[in-house]
Amino acid sequence: MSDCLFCKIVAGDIPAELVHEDARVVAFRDINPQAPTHVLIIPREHIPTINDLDAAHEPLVGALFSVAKKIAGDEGLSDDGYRVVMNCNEGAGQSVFHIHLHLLGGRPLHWPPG
Ligand code: DGP
Repeated sequence: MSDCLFCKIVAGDIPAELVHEDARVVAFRDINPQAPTHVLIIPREHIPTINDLDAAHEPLVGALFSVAKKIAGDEGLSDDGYRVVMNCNEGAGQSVFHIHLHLLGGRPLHWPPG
């Protein structure tokens, strides 16, 4: 999608601090971090929201979580804990309409998130 911010990051048209990339998934540090580690894990494929997922995307969604687990380990978060969250639509705080997992850690994370 030519007007999608995260598609532009995937394409290399907008710079980002990448922490992972493979054939399906790209991960980079959030520009406005909410925790010492705040990484966004996204599919290369443009999918606007969770509502646009179908059964064919199940392996891709699994890959997003596998990358989240790997990065959490790389960042030293596995034992102390971390949070993985995906917002869906504006009411839940989604502001970029290309699905992304937030990986947050490195400080105490409270619940409910608000
Ligand atoms: P959400 O609100 O769930 O749609 O999260 C979008 C996140 O994207 C938000 O935490 C800030 C981040 N973000 C927005 N623009 C950029 C950007 O240009 N670069 C990077 N690295 N992150 C961005």
